[in-house]
Amino acid sequence: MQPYNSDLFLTTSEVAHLLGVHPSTVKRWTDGEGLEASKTDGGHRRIYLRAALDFASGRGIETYLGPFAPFESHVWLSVQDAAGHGDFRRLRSLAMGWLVRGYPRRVTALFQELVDRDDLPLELLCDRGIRPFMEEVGAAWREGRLRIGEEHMASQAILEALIRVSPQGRLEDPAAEGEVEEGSRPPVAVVGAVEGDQHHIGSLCIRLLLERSGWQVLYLGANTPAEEFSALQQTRRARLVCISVSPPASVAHILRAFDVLGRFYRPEHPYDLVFGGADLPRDLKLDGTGPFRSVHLFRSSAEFMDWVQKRAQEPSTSLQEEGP
Ligand code: B12
Repeated sequence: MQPYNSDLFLTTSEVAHLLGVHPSTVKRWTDGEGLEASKTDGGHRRIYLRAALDFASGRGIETYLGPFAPFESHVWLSVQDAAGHGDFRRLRSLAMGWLVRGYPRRVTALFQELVDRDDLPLELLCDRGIRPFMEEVGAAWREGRLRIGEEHMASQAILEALIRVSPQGRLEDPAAEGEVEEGSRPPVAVVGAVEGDQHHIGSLCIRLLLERSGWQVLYLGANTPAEEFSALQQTRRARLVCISVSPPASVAHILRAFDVLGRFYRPEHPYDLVFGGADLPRDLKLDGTGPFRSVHLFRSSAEFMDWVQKRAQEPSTSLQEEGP
């Protein structure tokens, strides 16, 4: 048996959550059914993570920690910190360690687990988990601690995690689209990165957030000409266009996209226009809202999702799909 780590003394409900059973089942298992536990002075059961995992494997119960062996305890602590306290430091150092040791699939699996959890808001994971992790990767590369190949592996690991969990498992059905009753079609958004910008992990975060909120997202990826956002918005009657902007793309890129989209705008197919990115210049001024229904600049996915939720509740501008 592996040595038990005293940091990893779990409560009955933590073990129940991990093994996917009711806490009363865990209590029963500790009462003479083979799950080792001790009691605190106050009489509460405490169970070592290792003991819970050994017990689970003896009963053929799978946990999300299984594929991470022999790092189960590191992963459990990272996930607890992230989901329980919004603290991603342990997660970053674990992922960085795997990256430099050449285990990018573990990095993907770890972020995939986090993206899938319902006790961790996805916007928090994107803004405070994924973005700072990638910043750290960028800094490590600049300082010569990571090779460029490792930086690329990190990007790929995160991209894969965000793509694998995309809920749009179903293919679009052109026949059904025409037949579905007005108002019951999901609202459509066009999402991608501004022309000249090769970064698109941020826009993938936005795609996933919108999909999880019931949107159908047409995803254009990196380096997309403004004309293409416009063309797709019109043919698919999109209600929202989201353009991600990362440095070195900057004000000139945003102004050009704003100008091109404005020129192609058709009032009979109205939409909201959003530019997003943590490094959007603070002094950026757009000339009013142009012809658009509204124009917004957001520096985080949390700010954006707040707005999306409020917007969906406005009756006059409901984000439901409009009729053709
Ligand atoms: C990975 C990476 C790359 C990868 C991108 C891979 C990919 N498929 O996306 C590659 C290798 C292609 C790359 C290329 C380059 N990169 Co680069 N890259 C990075 C790095 C390390 C991470 C970026 C990232 O993915 N972050 C994770 C995501 C989740 O964060 P995010 O994009 O900021 O998104 C968040 C918010 O901004 C916001 N958000 C983003 N989009 C949107 C959209 C909407 C609608 C909303 C609401 C919100 C929103 O929400 C997200 C969640 O919080 C950064 C480092 C850093 N400090 O950021 C450098 C960085 C951005 N790159 C940089 C540079 C210089 C380059 C290159 C010019 C390098 C070169 N010489 O070729 C090229 C640029 C090419 C181009 N024209 O775009 C610099 C930019 C510095 C500057 N001020 O100009 C940085 C800052 C690194 C540095 N410090 O030097 N890069």
